[in-house]
Amino acid sequence: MYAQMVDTGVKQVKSLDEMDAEERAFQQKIDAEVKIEAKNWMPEGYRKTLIRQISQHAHSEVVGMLPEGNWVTRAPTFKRKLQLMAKIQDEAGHGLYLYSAMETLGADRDEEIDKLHSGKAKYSSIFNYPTLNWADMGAVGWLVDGAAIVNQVVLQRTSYGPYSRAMIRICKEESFHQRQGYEILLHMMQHGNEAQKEMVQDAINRLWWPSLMMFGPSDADSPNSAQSMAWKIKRHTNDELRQRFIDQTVPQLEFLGCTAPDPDLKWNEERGHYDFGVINWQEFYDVLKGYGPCNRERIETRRQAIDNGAWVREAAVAHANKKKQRSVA
Ligand code: FAQ
Repeated sequence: MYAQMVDTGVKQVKSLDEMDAEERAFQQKIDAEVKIEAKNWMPEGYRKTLIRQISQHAHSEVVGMLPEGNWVTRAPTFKRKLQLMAKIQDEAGHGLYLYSAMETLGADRDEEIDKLHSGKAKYSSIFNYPTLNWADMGAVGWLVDGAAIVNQVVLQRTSYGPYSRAMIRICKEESFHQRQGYEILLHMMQHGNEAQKEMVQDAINRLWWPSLMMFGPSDADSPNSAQSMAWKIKRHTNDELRQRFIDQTVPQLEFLGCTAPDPDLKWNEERGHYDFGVINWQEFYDVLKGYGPCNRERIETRRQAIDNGAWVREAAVAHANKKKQRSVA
């Protein structure tokens, strides 16, 4: 299997007996649902896991602006354009909260952003797919923000205080994004012509599977889940959240009058969940390695944005220095 060529070795979780006194006290705090704050002692692995996850999350929000940014100049009406711009600005704000939460762990924002630009840091696979028609703006809001919310609602209860508090605000905004996306699609299905309805189905066909991949590899191939669950950084596994997303999304899909590109998708009365087909994990790992349809374009756009904005940052620093000198004088 391709997936086994990638390092999927599940990391070992220490039992309470194997921990030293500090680690044991920390784990007992976690087990008692006490939030960990920036100044508290924490195992180095906990800090590193959080920096990894929060920085990837922040990068996803920032790179996630690009597929929608492509459509600002082509939104069909003035109101749709305003909505889209507001949504994209929200995503920028989410990135900023998350980078700030990450900094409370001692990580350096510029260094982490450099890792993104040099291809060392990951961001959500979904943003390496193109947005080809206006219905994609609806599908991104409905499916991509929808998947992000399922994941993030549970992160509101993550064990690290600053991350959990950032999630509360972010979730409120993501819920609005999900609804605006669904409303775009519903409008096209209920008031559109045949070509517009086909655009909706086409967008769903292309974004359905990549949205399911957002939850990460299957539990058996997820190296970080066991330890992250023990530390209550993650409160549910990748497969549990993926199933939750499918169960809540299929009725909305049916209400739209559309179908999923999955012949195996059907309600299983016995399990009380939808069954679904096999995810193409080879495609997922290819995208993670940089071979998705838009990986290069996304990173190049981010690099250019940093270069183009250099003069603004320099001017801001010069202004701050001047102000400081004046106040000293
Ligand atoms: N894409 O062991 P696991 C949004 C990596 S926000 C890329 O299961 P973990 C808002 C993973 O990092 C979307 N890489 O890892 C928006 C790990 O790599 P590493 C982002 C992925 O961390 C909407 C390796 O695979 N949300 O969309 C992906 O325990 C619309 C092994 O995986 C978050 O980041 C993937 N899909 O679980 C913006 C939420 N999946 O570092 C604009 C917070 C896995 O070991 C428009 N993150 N990988 O080399 C999480 O909940 C977790 O990090 C998971 C992965 C669940 C994503």
